[in-house]
This record gives sequence, structure tokens and C-alpha cells, in this order.
Amino acid sequence: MAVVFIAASLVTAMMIGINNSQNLQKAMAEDDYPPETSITTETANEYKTASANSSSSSMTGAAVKAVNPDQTTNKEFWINTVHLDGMTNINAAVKCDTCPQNTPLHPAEQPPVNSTVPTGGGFKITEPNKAGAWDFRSFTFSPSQIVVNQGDKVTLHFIGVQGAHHVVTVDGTGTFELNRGQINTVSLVANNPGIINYVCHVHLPNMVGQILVLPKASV
Ligand SMILES: [Cu+2]
Repeated sequence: MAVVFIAASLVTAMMIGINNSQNLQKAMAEDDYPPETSITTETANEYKTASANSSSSSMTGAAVKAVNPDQTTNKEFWINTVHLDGMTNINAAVKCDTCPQNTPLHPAEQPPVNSTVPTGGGFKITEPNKAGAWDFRSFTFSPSQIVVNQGDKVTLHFIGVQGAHHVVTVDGTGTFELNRGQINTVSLVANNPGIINYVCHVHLPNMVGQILVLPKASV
């Protein structure tokens, strides 16, 4: 009696197994081959239109005339003084379980023995203090690259955010001092295509920026 029961159970288990495997194959087939009706006529038409547009413009080589608008516009920019600080320590950082912020830990780092940093005030290495902490600082403008069109009236607001004192020259407009917390505004008209430089004499060679003036589009 027991043998018959076991045999019957085996047959049942095999049948279930076959059914499951058939269902699995069916499901996989549906995943691999989504029914065609999932692509609507509307979507297909949009695709055809987009293809037609892109192929017609590339095949006919339609002239692109306006890389920049042929009209004078007012452009205004806010330029921050910035210094980036790489703060580290000659000793590896230790995990702090009570700190409100959990920052990535740094390994033990020594200041470079032979510095490759150019002379000038733009870079500064502060040697380790008694706790082993040291810093590498780099000054910059943010933004340091600006693009305008020939003929634009350009207003530049220089903002003293980081660094106590800067002395800034913008090509063709003169030089001014800028302390932390001050804003100095410079206006110019970008008459000629090319580059207008702005530099901070205190933090050379890296605290520099460029205004790229694009030429007027020929019509
Ligand atoms: Cu500066």
C-alpha cells in the first residue's frame, strides 16, 4: 500500500514539474517577443516623421546660418572668487561615531617633498600643524569661461566670496581691488571677436578667466 502511494506521488510531482517548465518557457517567450500591438500607430508615425526630418536635413546639407543671433543683447554674469582646499593630515583619519556628519576617511598623507607647484600666490601649501593637519589651496574664478556674441553688452559682477583680497584686471576696462564681501561691477561692449581676459594679480597663474566673443554670423 505504501509503495503504491509513493509511486503515485512521484507521478504527480513529475506532472507538476512538466507543467511548471511549460509555463516558464511560455513566459520567457513572451518576454523575448513582445506582441506587435504594443507599438501604436501613433508612435510609429512619430518615428517616421522624425526619421524623415533628420534624413532630409542631413542629405540636402541645409545651410545652418545662425550659430549665434545677429542682434545685440545684454548679457549679465556673476563671477565668484573661489579657493579649493585639499585638507588632509599626515595621520590617517579615524572613524568618528559621534560626529553629525560622516565624511569619507583619508589615508595618511605627507606634503610633497619636491613641489611641482608654480610660483605665485595662486597655490599655497600650508605645512602640517602639531596635529599633523595640512592643506593645499588653489584659487580660481567661478565661472572662469564665458561665451558671448560680438556686439553683446556684457555686465560682469565680481563677487569677493573666498580669499581676503584680490586685485582684478579685465582687458580693456582697468583694474580694481576686491575684498571679501564686496561686489565690483564692470561693463563692456564686446565689439571684436576673440578673447577678453580677466585676471587676479594676487593669485597667478591660476586665478584667470576668459570671455570668448563669437563673431557675428554672416547672413
Ligand atoms: Cu585673487
